[in-house]
Amino acid sequence: MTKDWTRDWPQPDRSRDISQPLENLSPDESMKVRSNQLRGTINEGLLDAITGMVSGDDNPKLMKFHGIYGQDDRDLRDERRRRKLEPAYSFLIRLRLPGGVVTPAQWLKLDELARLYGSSSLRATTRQTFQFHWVLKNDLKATIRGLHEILVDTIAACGDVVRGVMCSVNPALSSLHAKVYDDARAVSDHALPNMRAYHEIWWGEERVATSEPEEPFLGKQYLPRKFKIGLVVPPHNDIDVYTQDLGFVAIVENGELVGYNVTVGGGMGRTDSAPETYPRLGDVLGFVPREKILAATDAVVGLQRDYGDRKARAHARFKYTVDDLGLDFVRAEVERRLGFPLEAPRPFEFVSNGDAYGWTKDEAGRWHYTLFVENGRIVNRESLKLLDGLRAVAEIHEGTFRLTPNQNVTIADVPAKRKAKIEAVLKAHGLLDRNAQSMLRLNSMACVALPTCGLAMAESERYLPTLVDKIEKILADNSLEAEPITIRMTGCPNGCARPYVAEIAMTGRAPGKYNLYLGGGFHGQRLNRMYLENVGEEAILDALGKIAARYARERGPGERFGDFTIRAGYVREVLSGRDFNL
Ligand code: SRM
Ligand code: SF4
Repeated sequence: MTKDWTRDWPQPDRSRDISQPLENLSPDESMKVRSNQLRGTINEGLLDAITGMVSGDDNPKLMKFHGIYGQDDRDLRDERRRRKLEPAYSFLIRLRLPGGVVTPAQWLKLDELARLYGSSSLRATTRQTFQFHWVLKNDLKATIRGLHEILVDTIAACGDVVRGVMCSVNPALSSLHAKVYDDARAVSDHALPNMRAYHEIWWGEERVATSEPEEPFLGKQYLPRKFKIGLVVPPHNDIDVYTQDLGFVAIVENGELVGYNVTVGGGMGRTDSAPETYPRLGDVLGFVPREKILAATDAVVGLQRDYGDRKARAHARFKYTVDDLGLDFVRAEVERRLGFPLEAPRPFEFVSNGDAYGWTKDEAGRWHYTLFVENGRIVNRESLKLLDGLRAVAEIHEGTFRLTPNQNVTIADVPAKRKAKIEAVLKAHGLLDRNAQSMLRLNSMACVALPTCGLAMAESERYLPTLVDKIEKILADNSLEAEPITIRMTGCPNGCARPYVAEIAMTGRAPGKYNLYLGGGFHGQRLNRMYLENVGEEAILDALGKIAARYARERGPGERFGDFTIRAGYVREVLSGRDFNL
């Protein structure tokens, strides 16, 4: 007899759902509803010549759904305040690039747009896309139309929707990568909200008036909060699948991609002053065959749409929905929506969450070169003209570029006969020795933070490189320079560089002050725990110096730094997100 999957399970607790009167919900819920399906008065705000920001109270928030954030240069904030000037406003534009794949022609256009409108900076993010920073209001439309010319948009790169979909970069297994990448694109296209507002405002298309929700699956209130999806190909957990709201772990049997293990409820963001907020690692829910990946996406995203907390935004991420409802209920509800039971998870193994640098050859004989890009910033500096160098590669490259989940760039799909030419260009621009870094630096990541991020409490991208110089010395003094230790820094506890899974992490508290975390799992399988609170560089280096000396002396064969800090008693193992702040 076929089981009726709708019958035995508790009825949904709809106490927080969107059918409630809007006045009971968070202000952002009413904002979405009154936004006229994300149009607001953005067009009018763009025309307002009085300010460099887009005027209209709701507009800066609404523009996030369009992939655009209003910011101001925080290095100039105090001085401009003293001079009674408005802040030095500019905009961040985040591209939608599922799986981080860019053609050489697209690269050349992105380079051109960055030079024209984005202060000659391209910023590779921790989710495999590019951001332009410092774009002025009057250049927004030109930038977005320039992207449109190369068939790139910024829809849903931010906002309460499914964000950029991540996908493993695994050149050594390229045919498999290609299949998983196809699935990542399919998930991204499928989950992309219908958004006429974007077409009208940025591309100048004609308004088609309708009172019906343009986005039938999400309705006019969209999701309660951002929602992140990633697909990973073991054994490299480069996308940190356990930090995704919804993750798909590729299962390969007899050389075939048969389907995915589904993970739910990962997330990093927390607030220091709110112990009820915590990072959480996703749980493996079950297995779905490959052809069910879109149905599984709908089931999980639909569950968050219906059950996610729309009253308290700080509690609105899917990880809290999963903890509140319990995994058994979530599984049952996903199965009910799918109309069939999930299979038991299939075995898989991860070995690292970093990138494989340098040249690798795939099964079809093509070559791929992964280049270290410190903290994702592609600019021309006195010491290194990275923007120029990669432009020169794009001019002769016939394959693709892939942005990695660790802020690096892979020059991919190079035919054997072109390899020497690419290498010569890299050499001519001083890029060939970029990968000759310590293992610590190669495994480091920092979020943007100052001066553009409005939420930063301390430096990150601009500071981690010099801190790594000092930690490298400590490691060298202890003959540990060959140890691949993951180190991540963020300018605030929101966790944009996924710090809470790093072996060493620092999150900003105040200028020059950080929380120091230890004990994350080397392949992203375990959260770390706070070791020191609100300390400066001296205390961080002192602590790491002592721990490194003991690690060098006492570590077991193959024992990772993060594992050692737990075994040696520096921090207690974190068993679940709820345990993180205890
Ligand atoms: Fe993030 C907000 C930058 C990946 C968690 N993030 C921001 C904003 C937009 C600040 C803001 O809201 O005003 C930052 C813009 C800074 C700037 O000037 O560029 C920002 N986040 C970034 C990027 C660019 C960091 C980087 O150095 O690469 C990453 C862009 C990814 C992308 O391409 O889409 C970025 N952010 C992440 C990640 C990592 C990930 O997704 O793999 C996380 C942790 C995972 C998660 O979501 O739980 C992350 N960002 C946040 C949060 C905390 C969310 C929460 O649940 O509490 C915020 C704040 C918020 O949403 O309220 C935030
Ligand atoms: Fe900004 Fe904080 Fe994200 Fe860093 S972690 S980019 S400081 S929001």
